[in-house]
Amino acid sequence: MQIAVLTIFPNMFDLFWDHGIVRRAIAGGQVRSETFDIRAFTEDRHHVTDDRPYGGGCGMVMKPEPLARAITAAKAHIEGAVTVLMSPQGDKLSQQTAEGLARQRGLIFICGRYEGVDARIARCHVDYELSIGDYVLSGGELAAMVAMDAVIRLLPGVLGGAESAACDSFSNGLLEHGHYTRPREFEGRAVPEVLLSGDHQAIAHWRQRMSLGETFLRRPDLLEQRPLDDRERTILQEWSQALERILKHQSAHRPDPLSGRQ
Ligand code: 4HQ
Repeated sequence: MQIAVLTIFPNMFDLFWDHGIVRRAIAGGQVRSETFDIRAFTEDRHHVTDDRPYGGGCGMVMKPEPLARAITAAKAHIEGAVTVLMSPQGDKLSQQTAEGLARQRGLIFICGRYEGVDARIARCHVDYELSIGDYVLSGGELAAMVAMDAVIRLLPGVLGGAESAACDSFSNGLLEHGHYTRPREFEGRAVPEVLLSGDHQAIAHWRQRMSLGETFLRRPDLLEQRPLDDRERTILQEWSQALERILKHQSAHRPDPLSGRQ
């Protein structure tokens, strides 16, 4: 996949391209990355990229002409690229949107600064507006890095078998179970016994139960949105029956008038 980033701070991406899985994806040829400096597409003496908003008000707006020229230049490098504007008004990034973006032939990320880009750019030069969440950043650069990181790890051949994206949280719509490594005991806490048993079926079952439990306790909304398979349904039914038994016993216990407690 070819990825271009349009920014007035191209240096912010040097460390991003140069570390970890992203670096390996570029070295392995699964990703070709380019950073375009929007300032290089200005045509005035002072290389101005922002201007005052029509109608007054606070802050500055990114001028449309340099941005349009930068987008045209990036498109000339990347056939069939989808242009993505990072903005709080966009669709919220999810694992599903990352999967959709990973299926594209090329992506051009547009990173605004100031109050944002001129609305005519968003209207005519942008295919998709993307937000990484409901909070305000000072620029689209970190947001673009978040989106690119989520996308790049999904590209075929980027992750090795051992770190497969299929193992990740959310790829199956659930939170992950806990992970443990040596030592067997750390600060008085032991690794769950089953993980030392060598019984692969028991381990897989334990992990699935922990994953479901974690999701139920911390993010029940994820469970509501998602169809359950037979094994998951069975686990939840077992818990539901256990809870009902406990609650029934509780209601059978009348408060003891002689206990001295309320
Ligand atoms: N921005 N998700 C860029 C964001 C943002 C977000 C604010 C985008 C500032 C200029 N981008 N403008 N949240 O907060 O993507």
